[in-house]
Amino acid sequence: MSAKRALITGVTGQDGSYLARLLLKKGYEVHGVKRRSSSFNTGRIEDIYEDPHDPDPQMHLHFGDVTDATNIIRVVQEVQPHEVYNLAAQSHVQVSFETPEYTANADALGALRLLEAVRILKLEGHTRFFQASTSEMFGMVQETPQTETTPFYPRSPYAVAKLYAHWITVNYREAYNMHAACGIMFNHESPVRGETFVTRKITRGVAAIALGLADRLYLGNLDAQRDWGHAKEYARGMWMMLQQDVPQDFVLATGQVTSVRDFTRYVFEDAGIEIEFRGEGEDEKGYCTKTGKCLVEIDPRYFRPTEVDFLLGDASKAKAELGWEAETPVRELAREMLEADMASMKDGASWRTTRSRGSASMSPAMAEWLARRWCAGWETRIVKSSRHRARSTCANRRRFGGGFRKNARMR
Ligand code: NDP
Ligand code: GDR
Repeated sequence: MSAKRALITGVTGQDGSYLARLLLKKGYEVHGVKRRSSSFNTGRIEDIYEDPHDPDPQMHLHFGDVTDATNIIRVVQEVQPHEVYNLAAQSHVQVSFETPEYTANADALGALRLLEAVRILKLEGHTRFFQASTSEMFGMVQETPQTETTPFYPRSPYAVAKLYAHWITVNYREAYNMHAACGIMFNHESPVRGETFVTRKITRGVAAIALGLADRLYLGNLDAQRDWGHAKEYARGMWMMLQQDVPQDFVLATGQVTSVRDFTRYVFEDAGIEIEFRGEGEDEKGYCTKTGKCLVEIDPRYFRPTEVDFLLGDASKAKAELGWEAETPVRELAREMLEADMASMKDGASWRTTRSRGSASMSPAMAEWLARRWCAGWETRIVKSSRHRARSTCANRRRFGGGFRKNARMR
């Protein structure tokens, strides 16, 4: 029997990179949609990329963009996927306030374009569809914890766009009998989380401070509370949803909540630095209890026009019907992320260089580290090629050098 074909939009993102690995491991032929970019944007999937000239490649990349309907129709036509995972999105909540129209185009209409492509090509009976919905749709929460039946109250252009994508997916399921499912996913993180989301910003900032490359971390709302899980487990949940006979929507969450302040404290603690927060509101600061140095400060530019203060999910339905459960506690997740950032910076990945290369950047040490974790038990070919790339990236780093910036200041 020939392999199942999966099409992943957003394959170069955090979740796309975990999902692609999972599906390759399960024997799928994986097709990813990658945006044309003037700078490098495939860092997260570098080690699983296969040259099209290799015999029988299982991983294929297609240039594309979910804002371009003709491109999407052509890619779906070429691939004839058994499963489509729509992960492409402008996924930063704060950025959506600055780019609301683009966010609506990519995040709301992007889902519609894919669903329409499946319908236009008469693939409704062949193609299953997964939509990456978000806990942000609960926004100003109407009940706690949030479940599949909790009413939505979105609080950002991002959340409003995602709400459209969620409901249009439900509508296509009901109207055209499509196998379409939405995962209402609470925050999930990993060592390859985009560098401007708060968890990764903290682990990178603390690593830089611990190594003497930066002296302060600037954050926004320390009171915000989130239900943070590990991205690799959420990728597994996505796949599980599309293996069900009857398509349904599921909440994926850990059922545990942590504030930004506590997450920051945990990460410093793991780096061997105890901090205590003093002061109120915008004047609150985090001080090292040993040296008295101020290490964390509030910068109001990171406040959002409308904030989501608290999110806590109840994934009982996913546990009962999919057998899915979050496994990694937030402290373990934080430690894993810090460890990866420390390894990466210790290896000479410069603070400034990794920053300027954007969220997809990966240092040689991190590539090695991830290759070891991801590829344990996989074909050695992948490990070897990743090591080879890691070495050449390292050589380039040495060649081009790079300094560092004193303040861990980024969105
Ligand atoms: P990332 O921001 O890491 O990845 C987003 C991906 O979408 C990237 O590959 C990006 O490409 C791609 N993309 C952005 N715009 C377009 C476009 N117009 N056309 C094609 N591709 C595009 O997000 P995550 O991996 O964290 O999240 C995956 C999905 O899950 C997103 O839809 C997100 O909204 C949703 N989600 C995420 C949660 C989380 O906590 N991580 C929770 C709930 C939902 P490039 O690399 O070129 O930028
Ligand atoms: P979120 O993630 O908005 O929940 O969206 P993010 O990590 O950006 O923010 C979480 C909370 O932390 C507060 N915060 C800060 N956030 C950022 N980015 N930078 C800061 O300096 C900072 N200081 C405090 C925020 O105000 C917020 O309350 C993520 C994305 O992955 C979405 O795509 C996804 O849908 C949701 O998670 C679930």
